Amino acid sequence: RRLAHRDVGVLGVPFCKGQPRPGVAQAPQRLRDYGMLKKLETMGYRVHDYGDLQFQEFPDDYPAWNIKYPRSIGASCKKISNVVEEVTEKGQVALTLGGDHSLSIGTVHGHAMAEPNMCLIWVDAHSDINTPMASPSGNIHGMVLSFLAKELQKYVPRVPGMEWVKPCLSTKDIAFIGLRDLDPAERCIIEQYNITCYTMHEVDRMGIHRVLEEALHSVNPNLDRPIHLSYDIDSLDPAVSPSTGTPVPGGLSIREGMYIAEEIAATGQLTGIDLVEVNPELGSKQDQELTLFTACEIIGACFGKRRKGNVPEDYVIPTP
Ligand code: NNH
Ligand code: MN
Ligand code: MN
Ligand code: MN
Repeated sequence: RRLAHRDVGVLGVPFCKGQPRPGVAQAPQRLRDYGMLKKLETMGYRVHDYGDLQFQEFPDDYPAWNIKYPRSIGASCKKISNVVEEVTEKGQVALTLGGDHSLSIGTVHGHAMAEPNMCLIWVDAHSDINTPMASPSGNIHGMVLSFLAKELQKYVPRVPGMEWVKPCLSTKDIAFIGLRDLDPAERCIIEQYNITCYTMHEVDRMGIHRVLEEALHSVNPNLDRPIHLSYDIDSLDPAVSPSTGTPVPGGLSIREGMYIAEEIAATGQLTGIDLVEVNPELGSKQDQELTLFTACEIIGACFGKRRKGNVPEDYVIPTP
């Protein structure tokens, strides 16, 4: 069934309240305009575009502890979760275009509701596993995994707007790749709960090939579990993705970024993808174009476009 996935369900999430920079909400439209979905159609996919999600306004969305916009984000993520669950149940690969990374509370939740055996690969410069009490910024895009991981609920208070979230993942179902900017609580949680984690240090030491081999082996040893890939564009080096809210030097090269996507696509198990934190209003025109280009290359690779080339199923070499 997995390998036959030829349908993609696309959801745009023009959402920015999980972090302080507004432009990230323009990314879904800019990615469409850049031709990301046309590219998938050219590759032979049937693309079902569910458009951009509409959000409810919460005029008095005061912080809870230091958590900013909990009600807006909570309500949005609940909607996102329902859409992703439905899309997944239809047998479509759910491709969610952010927006900031807080939307992944919804996408991972929805995917897990449809596919309870799912595992999660989180490609990011950051681990986004701060608990609400430990977060230095109060930005929900840095707390996503603390709401989702069962083992971490003792650190998470009842947050207004988030009451519907069912912790649906175990810390052992998560693998990180590309990290290089961690807060103390995040490092502490990763060590204490023994979360699979390949930071840029490991990428340098082991090479991207072994990182992928080991990461997949630890969360999906028989390659029989559905995979959710949450791809934060800031995992890549600012040299290839400058237009993002929190760029961190020393990131993945575009080759490493594509290798990750190619290897995960090749499992045939990739059923949910988030592309987040593209901010097409930051940087120069050239920075913005480059970031959109990089994002499209990564998504192409996630859907099976290989640098070694692809041969359509019914292809025959033309004869004279
Ligand atoms: N760790 C910081 C925080 O919690 C930064 C998170 N920023 C991200 N995450 N872009 O991917 O606020
Ligand atoms: Mn992130
Ligand atoms: Mn269901
Ligand atoms: Mn990040």
